[in-house]
Amino acid sequence: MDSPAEILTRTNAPSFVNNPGLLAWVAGMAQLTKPAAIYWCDGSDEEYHRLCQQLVDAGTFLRLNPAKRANSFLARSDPSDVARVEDRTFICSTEKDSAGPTNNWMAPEEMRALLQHGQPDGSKALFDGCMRGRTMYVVPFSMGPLGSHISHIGIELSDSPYVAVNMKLMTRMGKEVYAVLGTDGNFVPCMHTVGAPLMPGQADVAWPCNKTKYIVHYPETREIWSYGSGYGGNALLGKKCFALRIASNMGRAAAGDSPASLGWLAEHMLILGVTNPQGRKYHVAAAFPSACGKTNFSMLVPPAAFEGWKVTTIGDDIAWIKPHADGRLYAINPEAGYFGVAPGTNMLTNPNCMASLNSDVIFTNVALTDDGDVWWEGLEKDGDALPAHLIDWQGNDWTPQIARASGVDGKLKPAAHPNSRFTVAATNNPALDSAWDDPAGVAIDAFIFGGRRSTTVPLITEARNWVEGVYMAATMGSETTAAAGGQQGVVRRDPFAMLPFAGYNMSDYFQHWLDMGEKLASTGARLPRIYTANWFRKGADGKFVWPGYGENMRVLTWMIDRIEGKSQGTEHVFGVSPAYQEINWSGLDFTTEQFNTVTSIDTAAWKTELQLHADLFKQLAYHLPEALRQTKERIENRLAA
Ligand code: SAT
Ligand code: MN
Repeated sequence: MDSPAEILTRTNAPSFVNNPGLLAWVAGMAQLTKPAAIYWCDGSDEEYHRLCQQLVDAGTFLRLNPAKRANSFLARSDPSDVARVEDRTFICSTEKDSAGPTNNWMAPEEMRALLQHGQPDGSKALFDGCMRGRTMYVVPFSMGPLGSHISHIGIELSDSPYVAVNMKLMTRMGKEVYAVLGTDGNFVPCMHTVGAPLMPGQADVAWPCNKTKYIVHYPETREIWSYGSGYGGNALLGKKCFALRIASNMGRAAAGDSPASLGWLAEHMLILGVTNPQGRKYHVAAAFPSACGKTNFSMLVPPAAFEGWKVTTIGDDIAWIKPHADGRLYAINPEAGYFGVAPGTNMLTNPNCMASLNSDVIFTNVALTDDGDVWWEGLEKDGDALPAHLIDWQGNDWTPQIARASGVDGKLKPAAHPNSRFTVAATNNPALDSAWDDPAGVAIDAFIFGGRRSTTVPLITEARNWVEGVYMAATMGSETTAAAGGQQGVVRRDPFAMLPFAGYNMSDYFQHWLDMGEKLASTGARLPRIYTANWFRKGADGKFVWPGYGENMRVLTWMIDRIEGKSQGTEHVFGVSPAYQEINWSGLDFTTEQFNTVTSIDTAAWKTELQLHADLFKQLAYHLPEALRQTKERIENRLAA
């Protein structure tokens, strides 16, 4: 076997890498995974174009028609590797209770034996030789603006060039990171392999991956090890693994046990700015589960009746939120790009997103048109004919006839995978907020928590106070989507839309939120308001009643009216919701009956809902904050009254 020193020589690290800890780590990982070569990414545009062309030559990428979509590509994944794998995602803390009942857990030494060190019975570790025949890409990235005090650096080692080019769009990636890291700076080591070593002479496939998958986090040593998948959050380790699971640990650890320190929050939230015609600006951070419209909401175009109003995007998926000396909570988007769901995106639902996708995009698992462009379900306008012919996400011919014959439940077989995605740099977004890259972040005026619920949960509710807001967020339910493997459309509790992303015990996470509120309030600070939203209520005909998308502006402006003290609202068992006449209906036909359908509170349904909260609390019993139990009791009493 090569010694680390020999490997290091072979790695030929460029002169811009001058961190001995990093060099030793890369050498050690190369010794373990045994790649054929090591490539140090510099993050340049030239490198991006070169790697994209390499992916075209390898058959992973198909270059789209440049006349239709310049410098854009389509990748088709292996049909078994299409979404995050929550049942294969692990938090390996020393104590099982630190991971809590909502995370998969394995003891660190047991997991390290499996992945890294090999088993006592002599069986080989999964990472041992996992990169044979492949190049290991060294991908340096910053989550948050380069060099900012709130940013954190990660280095991803991956044998997937697809990952390297996606990381270029999704993060601040490149050699500048090494300058910030210096000779003794810290970074989060992110190990990634598709788990498909190539034997000499063995031909590669377009999307290498492994049936066995492990997405592993060691919160105490702040390491990520990902095996077997090349898709999205499983493989682009800056996103869910780092910016949520590891960062949530960092934010809480920063609070420590000192009453004076507040720590910070890493949240599954979009961040938007909304400016009224007088130029007054508010900032909203909103948490929704994956594939529930965060990208659409963050790029919202107000309806014509809202002349002079403007919505701008700071982020579409993740927020790092820190208290500031002025007592307010400031949010930054640690990412630099969007990895958004393609199906359903069109000129009506999200025109800013459509404009973002005109050039320089990587599409994954969408369909291909005969003229070399992309297509997905819901791209067409209502009444448009379906394309006569496509190549579907698996590379097969697709026609409406074929789709009808092979569909299930009378539905057409989709041409694009329901979790097909686009990767695009934030700078492509015409609605990008001027402060999106500001290391100071933006001061948050309101939080929204929302789920996908066809019944029970009203359109919008303002919590009466921070604790009740935390309660509503903690007990939120949502119907599952295609963003993760497993059954779709079933309601599950998804506290704070963080069920798959909280890197430590969910009860302690709730406590961190409660502590943050209490400590801030004790300094006399004005806390952001907390709202719960549900755009997805259905009528008797099974159709969505609320029009959603741009029309959500009507809800947003009601929230601002509340903040400005202009709307009284109507109080009910768990908060304050708008009266019909408090919403600006100009330009929209929405009857009081329809309004009642999306806002009504059915006592029987809420009694059942509270039972589900009780089940969740039973599951989370260890460390569950007493304040939440008491809040539940108060709501129950109000319901019974
Ligand atoms: O695949 S990702 O985790 O990046 C997308 C999502 O589930 O939000
Ligand atoms: Mn997400």
